[in-house]
Amino acid sequence: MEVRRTGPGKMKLIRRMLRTMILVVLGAVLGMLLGVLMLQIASAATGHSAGNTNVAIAGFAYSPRQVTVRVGDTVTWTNNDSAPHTVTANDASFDSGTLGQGGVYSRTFGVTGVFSYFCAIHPSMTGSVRVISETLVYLPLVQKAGQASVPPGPPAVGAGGQ
Ligand SMILES: [Cu+2]
Repeated sequence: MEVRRTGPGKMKLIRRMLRTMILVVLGAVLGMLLGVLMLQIASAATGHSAGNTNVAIAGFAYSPRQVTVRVGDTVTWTNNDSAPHTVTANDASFDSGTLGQGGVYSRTFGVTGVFSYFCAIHPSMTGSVRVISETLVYLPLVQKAGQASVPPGPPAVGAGGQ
């Protein structure tokens, strides 16, 4: 009456369980490796941890006049003119003071936004720093690397109950 597993049957069951466990562990390891790889691809593509962007002040102009950086990045201005200049935020949130020839001013941007600035000595000189969030850059890259996103479109024929 009682179903008894014989020796070989038990061994088969154990072997099957072991195989399943190995597959599960392998799957988890592969998943983790893929995740790490995708993060590395993303950071390699952006080339980004905390970075520094240089803006030259030359010929009574900021060059480049507009820069885009990520939160946590530092922008460094160097005055290459013999004339003095400043880097002064329109909203007064930062101000280099007077930079003589060779003078350097750095500022780290901790929040997103567009920060316009000008030279307090020559107000026609203007520039801006656009600070964007890290995730905005990362997400599309990770999706591209993993082919995870499915573009929206009409439902596949026969897939729904229509
Ligand atoms: Cu100036």
